[in-house]
Amino acid sequence: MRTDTGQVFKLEDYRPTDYLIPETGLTFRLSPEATRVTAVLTVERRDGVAASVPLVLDGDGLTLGRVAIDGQTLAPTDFFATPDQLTITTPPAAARFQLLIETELAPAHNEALMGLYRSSNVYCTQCEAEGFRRITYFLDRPDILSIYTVRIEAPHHEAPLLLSNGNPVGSGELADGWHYAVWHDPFPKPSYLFALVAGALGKVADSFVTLSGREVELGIFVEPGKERLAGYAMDALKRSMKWDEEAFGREYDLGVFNIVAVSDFNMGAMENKGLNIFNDKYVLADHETATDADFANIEAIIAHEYFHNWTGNRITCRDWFQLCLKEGLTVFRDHEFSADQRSRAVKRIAEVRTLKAHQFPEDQGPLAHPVRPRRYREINNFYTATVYEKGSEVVRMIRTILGAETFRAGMDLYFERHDGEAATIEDFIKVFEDVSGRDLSQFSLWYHQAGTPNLTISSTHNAAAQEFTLEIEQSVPPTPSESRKRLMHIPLAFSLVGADGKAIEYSGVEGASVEDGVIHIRKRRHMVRFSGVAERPAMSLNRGFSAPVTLSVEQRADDQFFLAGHDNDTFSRWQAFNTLLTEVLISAFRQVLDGRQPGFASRLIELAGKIAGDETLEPAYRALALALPSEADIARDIGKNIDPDAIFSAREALTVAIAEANREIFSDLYDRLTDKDEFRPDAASAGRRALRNTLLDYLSLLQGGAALAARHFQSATNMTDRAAALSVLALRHNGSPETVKALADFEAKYATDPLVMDKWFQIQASVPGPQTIHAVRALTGHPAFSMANPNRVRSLVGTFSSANQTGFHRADGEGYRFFVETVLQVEKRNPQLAARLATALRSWRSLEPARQGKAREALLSIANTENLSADLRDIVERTLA
Ligand code: 0A1
Ligand code: ZN
Repeated sequence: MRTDTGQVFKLEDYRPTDYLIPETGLTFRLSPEATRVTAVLTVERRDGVAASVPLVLDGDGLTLGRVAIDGQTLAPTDFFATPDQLTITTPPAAARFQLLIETELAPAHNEALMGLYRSSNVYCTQCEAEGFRRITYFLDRPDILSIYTVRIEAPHHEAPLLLSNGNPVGSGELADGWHYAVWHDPFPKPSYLFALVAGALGKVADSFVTLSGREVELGIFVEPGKERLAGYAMDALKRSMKWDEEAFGREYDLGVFNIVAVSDFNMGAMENKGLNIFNDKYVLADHETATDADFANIEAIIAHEYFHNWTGNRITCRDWFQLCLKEGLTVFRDHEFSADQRSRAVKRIAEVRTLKAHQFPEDQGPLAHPVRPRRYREINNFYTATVYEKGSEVVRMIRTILGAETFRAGMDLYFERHDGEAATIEDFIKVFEDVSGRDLSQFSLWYHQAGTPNLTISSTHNAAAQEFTLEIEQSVPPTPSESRKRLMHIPLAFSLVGADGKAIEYSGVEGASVEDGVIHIRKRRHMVRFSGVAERPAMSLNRGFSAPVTLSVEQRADDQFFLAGHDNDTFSRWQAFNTLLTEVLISAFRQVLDGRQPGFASRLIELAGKIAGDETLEPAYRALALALPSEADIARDIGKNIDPDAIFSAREALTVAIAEANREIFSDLYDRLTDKDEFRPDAASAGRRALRNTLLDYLSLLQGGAALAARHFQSATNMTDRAAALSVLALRHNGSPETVKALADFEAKYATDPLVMDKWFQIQASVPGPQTIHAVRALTGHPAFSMANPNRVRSLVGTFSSANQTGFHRADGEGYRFFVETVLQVEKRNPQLAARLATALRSWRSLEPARQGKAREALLSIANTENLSADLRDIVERTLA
């Protein structure tokens, strides 16, 4: 485990290396306890660098064997080695030499899942961000591009399959039942994209013919016997390849594209060149075991990793500060792909919900950082919603500002200008400035300045003058180490909506530049005057979520209701309804705190019923609209002094009120939506299931609700419906005989399917209330649970601590004590996973004082532990700062 050294890496300290490694040869002699790695590096001294400059290579916990230069084994005095560094003190005078390094690894004992490790008897690697240095000493940084040739040797019976990046160029038999394979990747790549897989795996094969007529062999490798579960992933891969040709003109560049699914993986998946490695959760699916959400995730992540081939691999990052260069852009690309494959409006609503649920709290708490950070202690902790999701929103804003065509021209220029390079955010912005002739310097603050900007907006209508005025003021709240903020360029899409639901035409506008329905806010205050506006419009603002900002709008409730029912843009309609719900929930929360029974205006309740039954709206949209803001959403909007129990009561009261008033509409619709056809994973079918399952959640709160949910569970013919019913039973009827039986049936049926058991853990970890901690503790001892497997840990511990407000934030602090114990236990094996779990307390300062004190104690007790990993110390200290 890499313990904290206190070292801080700073963007301004970036310097190119003195040496380059144009070619890398690797030979692996695989064995679980003692794998021998022989690296043969072609090292080149840069022009102008003196021969006396030592060559310093990165390592991480390595055991060194031999070191040789140009065939000569070095004497111990010629180099200096620690597990974390190898220094060649006096390199040869020649500008180019060959450095051989032997290291020995024990993949079977690598529980951090970085570098070379074993997952269910399969050898696999994870090198991003700094895992390659756990395999051999190297200049392990993304601006060192090298051409790799990899030879893998292993016993045939243990590892019939030997894979690495690029194309296979040789294979054969060796003595004693061993065999070997050689792979060559012609594209220079950074070490973080290196990958190796060896083991016994089943293969699903297919092929794809590119735009220019080249045939690519496609392979998805899974645990033997699970091949039939890879069909959907393969289909998604082919659709992704086609889409990238059509939408971005990007063709695949190798003869082979392989994907391997492994069961122990710290993240979702990894874009290694020509050999993507996936968390099996994002590959394996059929309707019996996967939900519609799983199918959508598989499609998105397969696409994401594939799209990295151009945005990340062909053009990579100069340093890790530029992570958003590949991640924000690739998320933007996968969002667009999913929008094209499914319903664009529904996809956008889902994206915005995710952004608000994950990125907003990050930006508004102690872990806030710019999309392009300027410093880090542990880069693993910067694979965040800010870098990924806000990074994608920034790219989207560039497209909004430039228009789709100019944006595409900028992307074309980016690929042309930087192919084969390690680039920066400045390079990225420059291509858009060059194609558009615009100055994007103020806009680029989106990359450099942390925090969610807020817009305060009010309006006046002067009927006599036919003038409508918007008064807009921007502010960016202070964030850690950035107390003073600069003014941003915020593209605010808007519409002035008339009584017929359509946009009102205006004859002129002054006070800001307004183009194509977008107000460009650049100053602190703008008075935007629209002339020729006879009727008072309703303001529809931040349409399509054109900018990732919060709004404080003075808007009449009538207007909000009108927009929620009539806005001609589906997304905006959702936004208006969601705003109404949030406002109502916040006032209900206050009523609960005052000891009153919350009351709700009937027109909101009726509107919910109307939306549910509105056949002109897609079912998926209706499901999203009816899903009330989560407890965490409400807490975020309240901002401080959070009492999770009061939020829970307020939200439940509104759910019951909506259900009671709309019982007939809901139950009628619920019946009509019963699917009699064979299961199909497409978006329209999924939307109908989503709506029906949302209705079930409401109806389950009425009389006979537990029995209804139990019937839903028993008659389910797919995992979406079964898991939804189980969740309703557990969350709404915890402890009822129906729930006890359903949980037991589910467990018996899926005991040997870990990915399905994850749902079972997750549902039980989500049960609201102070009792859940006991169930969660008990479940850590369940035979299907393991602290060594990230998916299990996230399902049970991760869900409990980051998605169960009333359970985790139990008033007596018992949830936090469990959190401390578990985080420290996980850290011993897997510091990266522990650090991620620890972010569950990032919003501790918004809790009410008593809970706040207990949360602080918990964080302090982690901080005061000796020998913490760099990963965990970084998170905990920033959270407390
Ligand atoms: N680049 C991957 C994310 C990733 C990052 C780090 C990892 O190490 C454990 C693994 C994956 C992506 O964006 O999909
Ligand atoms: Zn990515």
